[in-house]
Amino acid sequence: MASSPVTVRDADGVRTITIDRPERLNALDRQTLEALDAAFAAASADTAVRVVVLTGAGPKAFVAGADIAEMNQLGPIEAREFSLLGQRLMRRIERMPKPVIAAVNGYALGGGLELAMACHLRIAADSARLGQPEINLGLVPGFGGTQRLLRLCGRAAALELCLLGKPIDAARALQLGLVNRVVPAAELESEVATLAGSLATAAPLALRAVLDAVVVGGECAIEEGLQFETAQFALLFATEDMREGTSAFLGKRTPQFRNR
Ligand code: CO8
Repeated sequence: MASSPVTVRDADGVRTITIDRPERLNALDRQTLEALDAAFAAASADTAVRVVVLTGAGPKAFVAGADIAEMNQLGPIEAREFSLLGQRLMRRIERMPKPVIAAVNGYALGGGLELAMACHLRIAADSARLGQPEINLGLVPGFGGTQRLLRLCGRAAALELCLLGKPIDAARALQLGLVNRVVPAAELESEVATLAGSLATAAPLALRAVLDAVVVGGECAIEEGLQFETAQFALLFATEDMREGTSAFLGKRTPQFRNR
């Protein structure tokens, strides 16, 4: 049986999902998209998992895009299915009830940048290069890239990246707000582990409320978004963790959140 293109590792509430096709620079073929979808569904359902880290195997790439060799063989009906499969995965990640961090360890191109943009936080190695080069293949982004790039970085940056198809370096990506932080490549793993570790001890229901309010609320008109935020805020007063957090502050001690 062929080995899975995705590996999974757990440590202290942090699940690391690694795309493991380094010989193809972790390009996304159908099998990889399906394996990722299953891995994120499992991480969503597992209450022991508090945070997910997504990264690519090998020193060169996070993900160098959709698999061009596979796409080359697709007709329009299969391409539609392929696009929908990718979009479903990206949406699943974006709507995850726990934080998802992309550790961008190298090239994040095409479908790879689309995948990173579906994550909630992006930490990039200083060696990373990011872009939407589909135009060079006579294509456009097909896994939601035009929409997420527009919403994350605005129209000027979205048009620049998608029209020119030229990858940018990590420093420019930081300038555009495309990544949250840039760290030396050798420190990426430890920096992401520290960040994931701090999220893994935060109050899970409050983290979920933030994700719902920002991701879902951000897709609504402001009045609806504000109402949504108020509903999330009020609901947290029914949780033990909110009592624990406020009591710990008043008692000058570290809170112990229990996901209740
Ligand atoms: N797909 C398939 N194979 C790939 C891909 C890819 N995206 N990227 C790299 N590879 C393969 C190479 O073909 C090569 O294979 P081989 O050893 O057999 O020749 C191997 O990985 C190593 O790559 P390179 O030798 O090219 O490595 P370099 O360091 O010279 O270059 C680059 C690295 C610059 C990243 C280069 O590989 C490259 O330009 N890759 C393609 C980048 C790209 O165009 N990505 C966008 C793809 S399109 C896309 O993502 C659309 C998403 C939406 C789809 C919607 C469907 C309907």
